[in-house]
Amino acid sequence: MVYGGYSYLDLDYEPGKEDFVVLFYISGKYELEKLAEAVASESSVGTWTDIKTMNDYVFKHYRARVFKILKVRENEGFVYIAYPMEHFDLKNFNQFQASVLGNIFGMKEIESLYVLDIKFPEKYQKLFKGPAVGLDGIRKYVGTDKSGRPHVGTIVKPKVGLTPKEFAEVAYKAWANGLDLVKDDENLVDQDFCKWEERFNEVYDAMDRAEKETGENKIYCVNITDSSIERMVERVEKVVERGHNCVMLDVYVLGFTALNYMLEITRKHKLIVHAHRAGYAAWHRGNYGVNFQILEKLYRMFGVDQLHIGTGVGKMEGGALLIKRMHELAEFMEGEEKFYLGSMDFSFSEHIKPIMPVASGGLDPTKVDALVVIHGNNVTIQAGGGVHGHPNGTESGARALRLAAEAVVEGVSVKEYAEKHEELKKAIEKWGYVNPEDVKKRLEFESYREELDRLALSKGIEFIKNVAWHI
Ligand code: RUB
Repeated sequence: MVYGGYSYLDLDYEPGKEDFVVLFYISGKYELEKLAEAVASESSVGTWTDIKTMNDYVFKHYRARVFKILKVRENEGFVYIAYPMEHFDLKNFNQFQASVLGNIFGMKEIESLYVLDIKFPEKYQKLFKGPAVGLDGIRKYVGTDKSGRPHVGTIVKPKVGLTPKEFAEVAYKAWANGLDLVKDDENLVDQDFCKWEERFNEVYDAMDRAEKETGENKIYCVNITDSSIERMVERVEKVVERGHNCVMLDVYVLGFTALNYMLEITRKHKLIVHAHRAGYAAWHRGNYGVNFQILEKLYRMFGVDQLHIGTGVGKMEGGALLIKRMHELAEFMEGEEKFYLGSMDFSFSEHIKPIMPVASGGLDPTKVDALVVIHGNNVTIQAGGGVHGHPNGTESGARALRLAAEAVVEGVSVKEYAEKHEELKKAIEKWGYVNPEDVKKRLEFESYREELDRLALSKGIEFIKNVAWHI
């Protein structure tokens, strides 16, 4: 097969330690081999026709190689492509993005193109610094390194609209009643009704008070995301001046250049960077796009400290199996291939520390037992509606969420704990109870790997996205 005068198929090729391996799902107007070559060509050295300027050296050293094809139909299936390290400007991730995640999405002959996973070579990972604080650092700061209880937090609601004083009052109630963390929502930064600096100062005073009263260290994820780097840097300086140690960034909307710049600054101050992923789903859902797990690997390599990864039981997309995979990518150094989820094995370079996974979106205390089945105890459980929507208000909602986390470390179910704790009882009356046994059953599907792989191969991405990701 030939595309634009050259063949990019190399089915005997075995990727080396220095290759980037990318797993695509492709469908289109021609046989899959041709489509795969089109993708390999356009994302590396080629174009639609043969060119007089191509030479053997360029083709040999810089081209991408299609080394494995798993057909689902004649014109559709899984394609593995290896890219040589020499192809890339290694200090510059935008160049990688423009190559591997660039023009190919717009090619006429392609009808769907989804990037399921990417393996980043160890040597490449060494060029990144990874998190400054990471999972262990956050636990040490909060003082849960010994108990290992899940962290609990809230997003102040309504998302936007409260004045700085009103906001700080809600935050105070949440911290004083047991929560470790309070955060701004993704869409609150510096609106007229809640100016950033005023809010930060009010909330910081509230945090001081709550810390004194409870004797616990608290975290405020103050959203500093801005289209002006200058403003973001000023905010970091203010956070540092007040002796605070955390900022929040909407990492997807910020893009990698601004994120990288900000992480260089936050790293100097050893700040915890809380990464909200608002917007990622525009890339991750549908027939064209990039799987969130690729962003997750990159955010960890770039160096955020805690990252929203989904819940498996809440309001945002993703079932138990998928979110367990996302959790593994945050907490572990290595993990296995899960083809039925569209994932390859992964392995982080030693210096890329684990990050704190954040489960958030549609949660409340009655889902904590189920969440722990998916995530284990190393997780920050955040509830907005599930705290401020408690029948007795924020204070009781915060107490109920903290009690649920305490129940986990005591090895008692939230349902049982509720018999002795009124706040939990009320929460269950309002929201019911998500039975962890149901989640365990969903995770048991993992033991049917061969069958799941077979289904992924015969039904293609439809099975992965519409079934496996929702189990
Ligand atoms: C939480 C909320 C967050 C989601 C985003 O509010 O809306 O922005 O966490 O989703 P609530 P994700 O607790 O009231 O649902 O964390 O998956 O990116």
